[in-house]
Amino acid sequence: MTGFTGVDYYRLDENLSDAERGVRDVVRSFVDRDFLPLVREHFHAGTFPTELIPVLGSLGLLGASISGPGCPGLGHTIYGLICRELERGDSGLRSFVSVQGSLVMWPIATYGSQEQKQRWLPELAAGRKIGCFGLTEANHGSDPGGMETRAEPDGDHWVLRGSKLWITNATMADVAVVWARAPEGIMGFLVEKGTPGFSAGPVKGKWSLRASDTGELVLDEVRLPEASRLPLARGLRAPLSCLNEARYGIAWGAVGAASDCYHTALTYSRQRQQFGKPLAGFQLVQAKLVAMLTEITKAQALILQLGRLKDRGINEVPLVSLAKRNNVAMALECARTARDILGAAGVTDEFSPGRHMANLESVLTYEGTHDIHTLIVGADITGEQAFR
Ligand code: TGC
Ligand code: FAD
Repeated sequence: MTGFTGVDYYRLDENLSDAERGVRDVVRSFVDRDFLPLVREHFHAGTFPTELIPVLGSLGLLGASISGPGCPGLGHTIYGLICRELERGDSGLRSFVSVQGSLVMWPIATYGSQEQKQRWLPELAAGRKIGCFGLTEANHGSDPGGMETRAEPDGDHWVLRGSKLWITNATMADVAVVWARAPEGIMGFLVEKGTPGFSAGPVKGKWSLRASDTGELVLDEVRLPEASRLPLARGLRAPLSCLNEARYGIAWGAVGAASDCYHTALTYSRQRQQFGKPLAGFQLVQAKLVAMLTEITKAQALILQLGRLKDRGINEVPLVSLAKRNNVAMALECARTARDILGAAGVTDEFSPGRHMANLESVLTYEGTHDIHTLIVGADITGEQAFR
């Protein structure tokens, strides 16, 4: 459905600076002009449009909020707006940018050596190299602290053994940020494509996030020099801190997917006639549209305030969890409602809500499931941990 000009009922974008509005418009045009014409083909093929990666880099959309060699160093609200506009196109497109920026560039910028930053950050920011983040394992999703992948010291080297599953960008990546348990605790390593014993393969049969590369990483006696270890990363806190960045971007992104669903349902309901008048003229349809718009508007206000707090250096884990939890569930509900308003047409790929709906099932699960974020906020407000 073309003609998207934004969903902003409460004029919240008036709170944006000229620079922020400028970035919003650039990304919106990129999605309309370069991405949307490709998405159906890639969703069917189960592939990511790799030809767009250098374009994402040239537009400054990779690691937008990160400061470091070759990095854009823009604000957190700008990064959020980028995620929002990209996910209007597809959650897979925002996923690529989340992983490259928040889960690969951010840990290198935060926990890496000067050599690692100089070597990787400019290449990743430009989209000349691709990264992935390996935390989840087949037996450890919500509880990454139980990971079985091991890093054993061997002189001035490390030997990694284990595997990671459900890894975005896995088969495309030039470098993987891999988390493993060493005798001193959990550590992070940069594992390059082509390292002996290291391989990646695709997860097959996905019906969600099809325009995204999801795979497995296998580490079979992978020998790495000490220079491959992220020197400042120690303990489970290190990988979990990366997730805060990505979860923040997802909370923005979900608003983009919901806005596309609302726009599509509103446009369709004004055109489609039943019983001699447009669907939009029936009270029940109006109630559905108003419910969508209300929830989108509340989510927009929430995420804008979170962005402003983050720009002021306030970065509290439960606040990010509340936003990820609320906004993704809201977007999934909007996608289902939009699909319903489209009737049978909603189950075809001619319209986007069905694709968003399938994607958002993954988004509800990754980066901490809806339940895990309930428990993070629950622990914060009650002082009682209910994870175990
Ligand atoms: P727990 O004992 O609570 O914590 C261990 C240490 O970590 C600290 N911590 C955090 N630090 C920074 N940021 C956070 N978000 C943190 N959460 C916890 C904590 O203070 C503690 O520090 P210290 O110094 O005292 O040791 O750990 P736990 O084992 O009880 O687990 C808690 C739980 C369940 C909240 C956590 O493990 C969790 O968040 N689970 C969800 C896992 C998850 O989100 N995985 C995501 C994988 S990556 C992904 O999905 C990418 S999809 C990307 C895409 O395609 O867009
Ligand atoms: P489980 O942890 O087995 O959870 C299953 C169910 O049990 C959920 O409903 C959950 O909420 C519930 N549950 C679990 N624990 C509790 C509890 N204590 N109390 C109450 N309920 C509980 N991981 C990466 O490391 N890197 C990536 O790039 C990445 N990309 C992904 C891409 C896709 C498309 C998908 C689907 C996943 C990706 N993941 C990635 C993995 C993702 O982070 C995990 O799937 C997620 O953390 C949940 O883990 P799980 O699937 O093992 O579910």
